[in-house]
Order: sequence, then structure tokens, then C-alpha cells
Amino acid sequence: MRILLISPASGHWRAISERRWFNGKTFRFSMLSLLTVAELSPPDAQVQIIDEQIEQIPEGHDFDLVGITAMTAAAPRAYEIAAEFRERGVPVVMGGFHATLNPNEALEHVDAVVAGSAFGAWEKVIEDLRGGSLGGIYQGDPSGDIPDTLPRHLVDRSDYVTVNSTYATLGCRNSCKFCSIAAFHKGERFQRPVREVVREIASFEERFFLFIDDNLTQDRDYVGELLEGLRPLRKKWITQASIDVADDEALLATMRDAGCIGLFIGLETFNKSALDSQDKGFNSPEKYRAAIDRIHRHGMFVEAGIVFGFDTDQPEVFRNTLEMLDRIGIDAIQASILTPLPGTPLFESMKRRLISTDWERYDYRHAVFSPSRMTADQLQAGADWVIREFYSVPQILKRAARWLVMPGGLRNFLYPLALNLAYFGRVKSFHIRGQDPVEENPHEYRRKEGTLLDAEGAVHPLRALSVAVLSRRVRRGL
Ligand code: B12
Ligand code: SF4
Repeated sequence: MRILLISPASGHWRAISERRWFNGKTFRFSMLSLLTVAELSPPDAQVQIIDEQIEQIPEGHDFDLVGITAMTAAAPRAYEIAAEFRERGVPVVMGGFHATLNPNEALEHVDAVVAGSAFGAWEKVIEDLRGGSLGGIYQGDPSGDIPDTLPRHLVDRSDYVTVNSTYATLGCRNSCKFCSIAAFHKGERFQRPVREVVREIASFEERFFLFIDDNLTQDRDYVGELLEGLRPLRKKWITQASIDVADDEALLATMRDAGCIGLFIGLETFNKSALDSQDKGFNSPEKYRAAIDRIHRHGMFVEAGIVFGFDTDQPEVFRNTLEMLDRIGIDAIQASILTPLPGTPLFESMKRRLISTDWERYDYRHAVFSPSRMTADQLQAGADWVIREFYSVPQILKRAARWLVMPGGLRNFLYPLALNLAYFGRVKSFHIRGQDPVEENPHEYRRKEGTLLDAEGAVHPLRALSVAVLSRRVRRGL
């Protein structure tokens, strides 16, 4: 049996991988989803994995089955690929986040959907394919026995920053409204036996690896045991955690000793009511600075997840956020536009405000709904501007100077530097520009801030005119 497994990619994502520099390699790490499906395939099957970001889908080969994984942004491309194979009579099965959260839509394009984990489901898919009854939705068992090692030789390691990514846990017990993880795992969390995780990591040849866990530190007893097991391996690794990790100095010290050099933390916003509106009220912006300081003192860098477009966000949010990020000493950001991904509670509440249902635009980089207190264009421009400003050369140099003097900074300097350069490259290769909406029309926003208001709250026409003229001059360089 010949099985082709595909991770689809379209547009820019495909185009940039051919470049010599800034080709997105830093953001490519091994393809756990398809490697797991490959591992679960029958031993006599010939399995080929194609990552469309870097490879072409083979033509003219006879495959018995095609499996496609897709996040929402890749779903349209997945459907195109499915149509081509089905035309040639090859059955197509789709799994992953988009198909799991939108199985009926996916079933309009493919023969069968694997919802949730592949465990238990993929084996049944193969059985039904052989028996001629393939079709419908196959529900996976999330507590399936995760394989100890994966057939990583099926991907070309030179195309990835590392093929050594793994997980100890999947899912998260919180239920933030915008989050696909919460929707996909239905608020549950699965933990692999520590012994197995440690054994797998010990088998990695390189020193650096990556945990893709959504919230590794959520269960303190479990993570304590895991860190104990990792310490003797003397590896270096990064992971995702929620900000409350910083409340526990002892945990931070144990993480450092076990080789953790960086954390991705979803700070999301500096606005408490925005966090509350998304059921993420457990983040406290007033504590961010102290928390980041503590993490830094333990020699770990912080990449912050930042989101723009909450109903409380006004055009000033972009410059204010940039200032706060600088003030609290964040080392890198992944700045996103709030995206109501289909299948999440946020999507349900935003259905009437959507300005696009082209899933390809649901990549955190496009404004796909009408925001409350600014226009979609302003949201787009402001978010782009933040990315460009944060990753401007002077800002990167300023942060680099700080890394050199922070504890452990010299030893692990390459990690934040590579991350910052990769984002800098993304700004260049994706031509990210944007504009601060306040700068675009200072008169309007200063008025909102109240600086132009007289005692009764009305704008004095002469003052408004003089500010407008002055700001235009400032923009033109006087
Ligand atoms: C690694 C990763 C990436 C890698 C992708 C590498 C790759 N192709 O593997 C990179 C960095 C490129 C990436 C990019 C993006 N990502 Co991403 N990514 C992840 C991450 C952290 C881990 C994925 C993983 O390996 N999981 C472990 C595997 C084992 O689990 P799994 O994927 O669920 O697979 C299991 C089942 O779903 C099922 N399955 C999955 N596919 C298939 C296919 C078949 C045929 C079958 C039978 C079964 C099956 O079987 C697997 C084993 O049980 C997830 C978060 C997460 N924890 O999953 C986010 C995540 C998938 N990403 C997400 C997003 C939004 C993005 C971006 C849009 C934005 C961003 N954050 O940068 C871009 C999209 C780029 C684009 N336009 O295509 C969202 C997806 C939400 C959604 N509904 O689409 C997630 C869930 C993060 C989040 N917190 O919301 N990502
Ligand atoms: S804490 Fe993070 S992973 Fe957990 S539900 Fe919220 S956003 Fe998702």
C-alpha cells in the first residue's frame, strides 16, 4: 500500500522557502502530526511525507491513499489538493485542527475525516479502505499510546530548524474563547508518561529541541517530575507556558537547570477587560513586568504572544503596546490579529461581523472582521506597523545589548538573536509595512485622548486646525 501524507501550503508560504536568506526555516520544525500518522500506518505500507512549504506534490505516482493535515489557513489549499487526487480516483482523508473543528465542511471535499487524535482512527481508516467502506468521520482516541519514537527520517532535516520537536502534554485546562486548543481538546489535557518522554528526548542527536506543548507547566507535580528526568540530559529547549509560571521561583530555577532557555507566553494584551472578555482573566497585565524580570533572572528569554483587535482596542493600542513591550523587556513577539477561527466560541460570537470567510486569510495576519473601535484597515495597518517597528534594526540591537548582560544571556544569546532575525526576515520577505493609525490622523486621535478637548468636552476649532497643520509638517519633516 502506498500512502502519501501532505502538509499543504500556499502563496507566500511556498514562495519564500526557495530564497537563500530569510526563507522561513527558523519557523519550520518537524512535522509531528504527519510523522505520528506515518508511525501508525501498517508496517508494510510505503509512506511518503510532503511538506508543501518546501516540496512539490509528486505527480504521476499511484497512491492508494492520501492523508492531508491542515490548520484553518491551509484548508482551502488542502481542498484543492484533495480535488486533484479524487479526480484521479485516489481516496483522500483529512485530519488536524480545521477538519476536527469543521468536519462537515471538510467532508464536502474529502472522503473521510479523522476528528481529533489519529490514534485508533487511522488504523480504522486503513481497515475500511481495505474493506471498501471508507467514508465519514473517524473519531480518534486522545489517550492513545503515543509512539516512543517517530520516523523522523521521512522528513529532510536540512529543511527544518530542528526535527527534534516533541510533546509531553497536549491540550490545556483553560478555555480562552479565541483558542483552538481549548476547542480541539475540549478543555482536556493529556500527559505522556515521563519515562517515555525522557527516553525519546535522550534519543535526539542534537542538543537543542523544542516542546510544542500548549501549556507545559500547567500541572506542577507532572512538570516537576519531567524536569528531574531532563536535567541529566543537558539539553537546551524551549516551550510554551502561561504567565503564572513566573509566580513560582523554585519552578523557574528547576526549568533553568533542566535546560529551558526560552518561553513562549501568551500575554495577548495589556488591557485587563479585553482579557476578561476572552475568559483569559487569569493574566494580570499589572504583574507582567515583575513576571518577565523573574523569568529573565533565571536565564530564560520570553517571546510574547500579542493580539490586536479586541473590542476594547482603540487606534492608540498599537503605540501603547509597543511602549509596554519595551518597558517590560520582552525579547521577541508574535503579534497577531484577533482571528475568530471557525469552531471556537469567538467565531460563534463574531459571525455577523465577519468581512471575509476566505479561510486562507485566517492566518493571524489579516483582519477578517469589523473591529468595534477602529476600522478593519486600521487594525491591519496598526498590527503590521507594530511588527515592523518591533523588528526594526535599532530595536533588535537595543534588545541584543540587554541579552548580553542578563543572566545566562551570553551563553544562550544565539536563540533570541536567531528568533529576532527570523522575524526581521519575515518583515522583509512578506513586505510588512503598516502604519500607526494615530500617526495617520493625529488630529482625530488626540481628540479622543482628550488633549484637544476644552472644559466642556468640545474641540476648539483653532486648536484643532493648528495641531493638524503642525502634525502634517512634522510628518513632512517641517
Ligand atoms: C508546529 C506548529 C506549527 C508549524 C507547522 C509545522 C507542521 N506542519 O507540523 C508552523 C510554525 C509552520 C505553524 C504555523 C502556523 N500555525 Co501552527 N501550530 C503548531 C503547533 C504548535 C504544533 C502542531 C503539532 O505538531 N502538534 C502535535 C501533533 C501530534 O498534534 P496534531 O497536530 O493535533 O495532530 C494529531 C491530530 O490532529 C491528528 N491529525 C493531524 N493531522 C492529521 C492528518 C491526517 C491525515 C490524520 C489521519 C490525522 C491527523 O493526528 C495527529 C496525531 O494524533 C500547534 C499547536 C498544537 N499544540 O498542536 C499550532 C497550531 C496548529 N497552529 C496554529 C496557527 C493558527 C498557525 C498559523 C496560522 C499562525 C501562527 N501561529 O504562526 C501558522 C499557519 C501557517 C500557514 N499559513 O499555513 C493554530 C491552528 C488553529 C487553527 N484552527 O487553524 C494552532 C493550534 C496553535 C494555536 N494555539 O491556536 N504552526
Ligand atoms: S491558556 Fe493558552 S493554550 Fe490554554 S486555552 Fe488559553 S490561549 Fe489556549
